[in-house]
Amino acid sequence: MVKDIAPKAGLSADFLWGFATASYQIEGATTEDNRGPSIWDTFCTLPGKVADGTSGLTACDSYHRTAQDIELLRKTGAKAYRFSISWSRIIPLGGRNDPINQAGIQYYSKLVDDLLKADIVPLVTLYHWDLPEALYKRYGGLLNKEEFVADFTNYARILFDALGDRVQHWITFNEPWCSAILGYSLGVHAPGHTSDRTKSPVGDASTEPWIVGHNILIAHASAVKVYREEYASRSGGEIGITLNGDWAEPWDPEDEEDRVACERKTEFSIAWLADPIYFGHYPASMVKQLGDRLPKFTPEEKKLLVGSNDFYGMNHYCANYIRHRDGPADPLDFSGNVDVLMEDKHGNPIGPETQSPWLRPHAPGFRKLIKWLSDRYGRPKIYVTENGTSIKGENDLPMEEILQDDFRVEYFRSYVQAMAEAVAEDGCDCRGYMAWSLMDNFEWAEGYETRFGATYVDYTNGQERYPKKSALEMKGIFDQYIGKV
Ligand code: PNW
Repeated sequence: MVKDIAPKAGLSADFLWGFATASYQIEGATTEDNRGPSIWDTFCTLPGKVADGTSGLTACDSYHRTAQDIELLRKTGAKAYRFSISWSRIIPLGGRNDPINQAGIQYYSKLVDDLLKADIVPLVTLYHWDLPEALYKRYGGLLNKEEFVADFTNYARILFDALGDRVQHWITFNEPWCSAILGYSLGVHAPGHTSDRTKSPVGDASTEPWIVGHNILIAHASAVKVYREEYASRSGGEIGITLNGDWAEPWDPEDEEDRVACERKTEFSIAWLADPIYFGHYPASMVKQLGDRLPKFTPEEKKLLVGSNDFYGMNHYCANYIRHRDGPADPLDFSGNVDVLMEDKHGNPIGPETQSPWLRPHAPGFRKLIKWLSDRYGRPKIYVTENGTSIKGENDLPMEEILQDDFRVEYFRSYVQAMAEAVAEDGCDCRGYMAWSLMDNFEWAEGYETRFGATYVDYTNGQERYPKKSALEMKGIFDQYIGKV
């Protein structure tokens, strides 16, 4: 039906909204019920890698408190919950010939059942960075294409088998950009490879990130093939990958070279991993800058990859000002030979400071990036699989003040509105939105000092959960838009 007046903003009646988490960040119980170690367990033991010297040892203790997590979700009115599975709980040693751990399967199977009983739709991420340590030791983990693809595909098949009758939304990988760049270029995430020998004895940041990104793409496509051939026809579910990416604004909008640099930066961060899935090749700007350091797809790989997303999983947090650099790119560069800045030419900040040095809220960029993706990839179905913010100094406040997280409420309000406008006014196809995160949790290299939760977790007192204002306001925010198209 053609509508006379386009609504200001609106989301479909079956729009899925809720909250997201990840296994290593919330579960704890890292040695219980036969779970094998992951590369993050190991990385956290290295001095200086995690800001407060902590780890996921206890985290939010969700392994023992899933009932509380589900109760929390119910209290917020959430329709969906995105969580990830710890590979080394399912296969402690990780590999396709290693034993399967039934206790691990039972844990996630019960979680899925309990969510469904509570009327909450599960979105399951297979890989959110916690690679079994044994695979890293055995063959170099993500750097070894043949072994990694075979082992990931086997792991995925075990979960499709165990949960595929009840889980309809699968995410293969969370943010391969982070695995590749933070893990193999900057060395600030596990396994900590970098060319900087003051930080790590191993790594070559000029080549390894590109190999890792490539191998993850092939592993994604291989798991999707298995899912489609063996499961989707039976259960009707869908599968895709989640990519992170920020919006880019020109440092000097008058400068054509800065405007071109924005496009190149977005290609290096997002199209790097999305173009192969939609087009079967890397962006020309990357081929030009990286040359032979960028792996090539074989004809079979190309075929496997093209069309391997049923939906686009979008993680989005912020925006930057981008200034072009003159001269040739540094071999260690991963952003397209640009400066990534928080202020424009006149010193105006892109957004207010948060507790995360990389994160400045800028809601208009969310709408623009949704449109950019929609235009480039032919209006894919989009699930926003993460969006959220930390708050500067939040951890230093008394609990009563932490619970009044107006900064986060405003962040969610403005970002959800930006998404609703992208749908109603720009014609984009957003079907879901998962706020990061359901609760404060282990924020990787930032430890527990940086809180991203819509729920406060009291780490000093039995990991008790207290919903912040943002957890309780989310339903009201979505009610304004859902069903109003
Ligand atoms: C995402 N950056 O990570 C992850 O998916 C979550 O696990 C994480 O807790 C959340 O965002 C908040 O950080 C990112 O440096 C980590 O640009 C770092 C960056 C981006 C995303």
